[in-house]
Amino acid sequence: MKGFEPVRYQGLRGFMALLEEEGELRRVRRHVSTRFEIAAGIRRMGDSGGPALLFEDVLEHDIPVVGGLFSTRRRALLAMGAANHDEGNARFLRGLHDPITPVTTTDAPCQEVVHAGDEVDLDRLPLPVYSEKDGGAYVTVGLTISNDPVDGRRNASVYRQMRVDRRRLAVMSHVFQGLGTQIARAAELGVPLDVAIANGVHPVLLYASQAKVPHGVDELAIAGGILGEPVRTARCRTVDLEVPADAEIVIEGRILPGESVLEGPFGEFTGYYGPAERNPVIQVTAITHRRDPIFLAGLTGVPTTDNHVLKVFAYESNLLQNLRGAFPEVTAVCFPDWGGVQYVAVVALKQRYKGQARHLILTALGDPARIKWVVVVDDDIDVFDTEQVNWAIATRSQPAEDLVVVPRVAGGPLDPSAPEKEVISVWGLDATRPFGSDFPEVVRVPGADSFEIEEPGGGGAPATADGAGGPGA
Ligand SMILES: Cc1cc2nc3c(=O)[nH]c(=O)nc-3n(C[C@H](O)[C@H](O)[C@H](O)COP(=O)(O)O)c2cc1C
Ligand SMILES: [Mn+2]
Repeated sequence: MKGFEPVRYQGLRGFMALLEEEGELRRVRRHVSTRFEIAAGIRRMGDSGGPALLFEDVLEHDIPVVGGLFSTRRRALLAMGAANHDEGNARFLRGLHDPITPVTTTDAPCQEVVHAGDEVDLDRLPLPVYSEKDGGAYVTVGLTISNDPVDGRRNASVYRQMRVDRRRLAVMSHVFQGLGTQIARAAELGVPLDVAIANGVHPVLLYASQAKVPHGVDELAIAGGILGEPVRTARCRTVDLEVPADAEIVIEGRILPGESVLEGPFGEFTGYYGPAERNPVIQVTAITHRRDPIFLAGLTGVPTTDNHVLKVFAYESNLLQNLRGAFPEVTAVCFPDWGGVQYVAVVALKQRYKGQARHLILTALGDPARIKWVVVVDDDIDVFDTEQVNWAIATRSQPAEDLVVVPRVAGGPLDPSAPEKEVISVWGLDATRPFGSDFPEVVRVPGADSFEIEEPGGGGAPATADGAGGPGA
């Protein structure tokens, strides 16, 4: 099996330092408000190809906020320590196949400061309000940890929490998710469910948390497998759980059976608002943090946001693995950002026999990922390049022959166009050249790949204005 270089940075801070070195993180020194302004900064940078932002001075708060750390695929590769998506996926699959159990430590930076009982005050945390119609201020990238009330097994994934008051949060977990299942089981048994929300964890833990694994599989062990070393955990102070010791901030609390409150609306990954609904309440029992914590914000909304990019390795490596069993000729898979990293998959195939692409479409449409539209292209197309994919669709497909439509299939959550909740129609498009028949050759300009403006080693003046030196230089 292929060996890996270790991920070359330590935790959230190490990742921030790496991004800063790469020109992918900038500091905002003026005052910003938690109400829309932090989200506006992340949105604006995301839309214009700008950097992640560290808001050093948040109005009415002592704690700085960092956001947009995950909003591009380049940053995703940096986070995984991977040179390309192939390597990122291979690393992710190693985490799934060779998980490493976390180890407990008593040396926990996330507990340098402890506020328990009467000292709990969520308003000391700079929780942002993101989108215009959101129901409140949110924790959006908290690694939410809980143990199953029946079998005791840990779940660690990301579910949003809305501030209700100084001591309470509302949490949204779809019923089929790990946390949703545990909440239902605890309610049935009539027992409280302990939860801990770890904010500002090592980025690999967040990527690992998006793995589609059966209930009972510990996402922290998957993260360990990706990192090639165990995640260090610490015992919580007021609940019976362990959390990543290197987190910036941890919110400990308890969900009481049957208690609910109105949560939402919330600007969702679909690009549309999800409705306000009654959701479970977390009674906060403690807030612990580093001496100088940083709060991690993350945007969700119209693609592309942190929310979307955090899912790419989990979804793409999983589909690759599922398809390659039957179709070893699959060379690459992409869940494009514009499909919300959920509804659309593009698959590259080195065709070997007639009808293979259509067979692949049927297999992909039946995948548990609940893909709505699958496009199959030849292996000369870069699945990550929207323009190339669209060119293939435009020039290599004939709708009368290459389109497969299946009505009334269980669909991904929150599809705003679903005629019935989570029941949708799905489609596949074979945009490969017809196998075994003549097809015109792709036009190519010799030397275009290696052409350079400057002579190699020529030392002449740069031919562009970029090298002209900034103001005052
Ligand atoms: C930034 C972000 C926010 C998310 N928010 C939610 C959420 O509020 N509710 C939810 O059910 N899933 C949410 N998800 C998706 C879950 O984290 C994801 O489906 C995960 O795989 C679920 O793991 P589980 O199978 O252990 O429940 C979010 C994902 C990301 C990246
Ligand atoms: Mn899980």
